Amino acid sequence: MESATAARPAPATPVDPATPRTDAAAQPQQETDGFHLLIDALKLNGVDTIFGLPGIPITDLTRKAQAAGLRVISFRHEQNAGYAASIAGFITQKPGICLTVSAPGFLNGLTALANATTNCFPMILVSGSSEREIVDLQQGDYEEMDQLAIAKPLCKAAFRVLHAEDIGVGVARAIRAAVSGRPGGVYLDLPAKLFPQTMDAVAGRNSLIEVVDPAPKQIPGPDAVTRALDLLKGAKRPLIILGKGAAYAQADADIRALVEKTGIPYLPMAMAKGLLPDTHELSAAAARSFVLPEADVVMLIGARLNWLLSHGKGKTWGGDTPKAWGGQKFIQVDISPTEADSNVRIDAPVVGDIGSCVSALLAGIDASWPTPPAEWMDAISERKTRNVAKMADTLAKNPSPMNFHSALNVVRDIVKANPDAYLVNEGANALDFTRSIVDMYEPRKRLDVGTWGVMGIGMGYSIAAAVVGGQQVIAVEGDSAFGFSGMEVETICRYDLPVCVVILNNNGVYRGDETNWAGHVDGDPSPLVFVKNARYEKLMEAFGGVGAYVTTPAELRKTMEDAIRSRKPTLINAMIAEGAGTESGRITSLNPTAKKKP
Ligand code: FYN
Ligand code: ADP
Repeated sequence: MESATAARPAPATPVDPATPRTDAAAQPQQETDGFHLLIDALKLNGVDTIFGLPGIPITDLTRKAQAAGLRVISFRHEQNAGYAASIAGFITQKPGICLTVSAPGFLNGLTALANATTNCFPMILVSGSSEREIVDLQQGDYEEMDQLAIAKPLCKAAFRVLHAEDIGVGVARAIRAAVSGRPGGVYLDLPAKLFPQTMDAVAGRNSLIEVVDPAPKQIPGPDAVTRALDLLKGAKRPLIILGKGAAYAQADADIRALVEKTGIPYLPMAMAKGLLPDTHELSAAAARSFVLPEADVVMLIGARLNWLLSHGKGKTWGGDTPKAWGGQKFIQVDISPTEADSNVRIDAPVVGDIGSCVSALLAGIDASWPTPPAEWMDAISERKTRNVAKMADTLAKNPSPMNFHSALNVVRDIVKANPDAYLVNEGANALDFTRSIVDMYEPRKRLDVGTWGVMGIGMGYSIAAAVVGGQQVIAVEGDSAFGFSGMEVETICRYDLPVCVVILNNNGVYRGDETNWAGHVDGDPSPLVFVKNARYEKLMEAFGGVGAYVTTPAELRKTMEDAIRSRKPTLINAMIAEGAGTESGRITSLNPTAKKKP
């Protein structure tokens, strides 16, 4: 949001009661209302799209917003609208707006708001709500709920507006809270009575605020930068880890320059893939479990030492026991001053926005910078070569029925041929295999389950990527994951979006060959299996999109190429072996298992 105009209320015009009024004041006073003040406040701050679902008390608001030129994308479930808003925030650095009805609609949107906050995606959940006085007396209003209190623990900030003249401040506060510092989710509570409230149009306009510099640069301390560079320069086995914070920061050229000027190998976290092309010679993604324990100095750029990085300790990092530290020295580049030391000691915290931090680091790196020892680089490339060869062997096989590798080998080629397409990805095996098999070439193009490993983001993320990104979207879905948001294929068709959904259908959660542990055949299937060979493609056809049922890589390739050529809403039901995959993909160890089966 780069608008330069400063926030300033217009000065009041003095009135002389004696002289007959000919100026505007003589005109019947123009009025505005809560509906229009909200719409004007959003437009004034560059918001051009709302993701939501009409209903009491916001139906007219959706109509009036569309009439005022905002794009209103209407979903079949608020959770999906919320996910769409959150990923729009990740892609654009502008808060995505999700609009819901009260109580259950608000609660449906809340999951997405909490997920946005957990992932540091800027989003504003705007929900209509009940009147305060009734809620506080718990008098049983329609959809009565104290939404503000419920939202607070799950988001970065929450505000309620009771008076029309405060809508401008409410929207400004919400925007600034969502994108400043560590981005996150914000809740804006708008009681139903607010919308029809009226006020003088001029006073209304003057009450609106165009937020100036909502995400101010945060320049790191020069000592912090020097400390980090000294530590990195002295490393024998340096490693850079790029997280989705680095992708969000849109400092792509500087981040690439930092990696290439230092010659330090880097590991991209899932949503940072493509910041540098995954085929880059310095990528250590294919030697992950070698570089993490072996590195001596690790620079984290927009990546947290959370569960995805085994909290910086334990076997993953060469620790003897799950809690033992591996002895690495950590440099953490992050805008959040409290992130450092959240799991293990950070030896050189660099607090600031990544753009400012990386350019400050680059300023301290010249041609005399010592490239990493050949011994370290050779060891990494040896491990990479081995893993890449192993994967190439598996990808070359052409089993029937298909498995994850033979199907994803096609997706890998399609993404290579369409590097600016968005790849939305969820599931367990469908997620983990796609992450390592499908290389990304552009930043912010891989959109996946993120920090929470949440299922259900598929269609919401796909719709938002198509709407705000304007590019082709390829959604690689596990058949279970797809079920969480599948009904939104109607929304994809209604807006005729270039979304190609590929369901890797193995007939169940994780796999489709589980049996009922009770052993008797009373007909109840295992809780993990679905209807066999379900025809998901018929769902897309039901709404006028293209459906395809494929069983071979060749069929999958043809139907994906047709989908991308036509940019038509398409769902490809790719049948893969029921036994393909493992429970929970690559995080089976997170499942508490009883010592023995019942
Ligand atoms: C990676 N690898 C490769 C490549 N890329 N080999 C060859 N070629 C390429 N391009 C190797 C990599 O070195 C690893 O091998 C292995 O493939 C897996 O790499 P990955 O996936 O990056 O790493 P890993 O060990 O799985 O990382 C752990 C993790 C990850 C937890 C960060 O699994 C993850 O992000 N999981 C998300 C899980 C989730 O949220 N699921 C949704 C909920 S499931 P080695 O180095 O030999 O080990 C609900 O039930
Ligand atoms: P990943 O899951 O890819 O490892 P995380 O979501 O764990 O990444 O970490 C993202 C980190 O990036 C968060 O700690 C967040 O504070 C930080 N971050 C997000 N945006 C910026 C930015 N513009 N500048 C600096 N840090 C940022």
